[in-house]
Amino acid sequence: MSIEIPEGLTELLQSFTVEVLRNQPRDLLEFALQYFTQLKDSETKEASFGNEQNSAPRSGKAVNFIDEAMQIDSENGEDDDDDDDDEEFTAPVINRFIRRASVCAEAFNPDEDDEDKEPRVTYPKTDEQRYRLQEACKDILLFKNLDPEQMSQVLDAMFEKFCTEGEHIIDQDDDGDNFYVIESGTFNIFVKVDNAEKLVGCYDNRGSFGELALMYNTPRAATIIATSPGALWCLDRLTFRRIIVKNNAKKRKMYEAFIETLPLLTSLEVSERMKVVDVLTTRVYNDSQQIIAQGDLADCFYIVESGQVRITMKRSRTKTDQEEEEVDIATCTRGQYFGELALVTNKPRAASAYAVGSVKCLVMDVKAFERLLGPCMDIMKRNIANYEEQLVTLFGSSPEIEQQNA
Ligand code: 1OR
Ligand code: 1OR
Repeated sequence: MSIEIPEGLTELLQSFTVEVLRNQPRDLLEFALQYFTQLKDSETKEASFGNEQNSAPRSGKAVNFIDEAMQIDSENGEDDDDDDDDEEFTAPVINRFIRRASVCAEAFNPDEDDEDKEPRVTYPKTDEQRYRLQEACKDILLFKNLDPEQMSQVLDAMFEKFCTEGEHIIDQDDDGDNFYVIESGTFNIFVKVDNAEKLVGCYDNRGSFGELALMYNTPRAATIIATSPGALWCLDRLTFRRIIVKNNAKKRKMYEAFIETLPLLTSLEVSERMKVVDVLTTRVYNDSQQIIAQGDLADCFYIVESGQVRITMKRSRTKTDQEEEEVDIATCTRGQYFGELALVTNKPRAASAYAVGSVKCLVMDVKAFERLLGPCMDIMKRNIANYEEQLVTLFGSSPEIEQQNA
């Protein structure tokens, strides 16, 4: 009895193997999933152009697909992250780096993108896994603006990855495969400066990374290495783009005009201001609700979109008095920011903040703050110097608070 080898199988597997060897993916299964999904997509597209009778081996086509992306790379010469998201979707990866580390020449166009036709990625999870995943994701700002249906699609699509100490989760200049949410573990962030790896920060058992390459179709901007064993939740590139990037395009439209009016951001280029919008989320507070508590550790920064925010500070009633009273020291209204001090000084919150009436704030997490608001630091530092002057006027000198602000 002879076993018949289906037509095309050898070519299909050969081409897949070539791509694996070329790209050296860490997650073979994930790579295979993306590779074959893409192959199928390109076949479906061709069929819709009436080209399906073209009997070029299927396998060769995926390779062409990647080569096409490379060709566009060299034609374009450099990144253009200023592009509207819509344009980013249509252009296959535009990148000045020749080495492509993953199959990410997705050529889908949001106009053609009928969400119901998109294959949904679902990784089944136990109740225990789902609980852990929800806990890990609950403070991820990029997820905050999603509606419940989008959020549940994101959670379905996430899969767990355990890592070992010393493991490179991301290497700078690679293509982006996944977005990562930290469940546990510590990670160092390195950025190449003059060909040397410079440690620029770390993550400690919380937070997320790997969004930039997926949002802007750029090479990875940093290297992330585990400094302990850890657990990560991963979201594949396609789902990230289909849900998060699309949502961001709406957010850009909504906040463009407001962001342009903010004095703090005038030193940023327009494209940088749009990146600020991409990482912002909104939070709403009721009258008297506490937004910041003095003495807490800080992980985000706020811009008032509407309403009033009261800033207060604790001080002892008398020099010997143990009891403290809370004194109003400032008010922030639309367009003003607060919560920068602790991020700039790396100290606990120097004051508390409360909503007066209902308040809506734009919120940015600390890592995005450090990454994006560097050019605005001068303005913030000037204002911080003012706090110190006013501190003396209001309280006389207060070593405790001065120390915090130093
Ligand atoms: P990615 O997809 O580019 C690397 O892959 C990830 O590292 C990146 O997304 C961010 O999520 C994360 N500059 C660039 N990327 C950073 C930075 C960073 N920090 C974390 N990532 N800087 C450090 C700011 C604390 C600026 C360094 C000059
Ligand atoms: P944060 O991260 O320390 C509390 O969290 C925020 O209140 C702080 O950042 C500032 O954004 C904001 N001194 C200290 N923090 C102030 C002050 C302030 N005003 C607003 N914040 N002073 C008031 C100056 C009018 C001087 C102390 C009396």
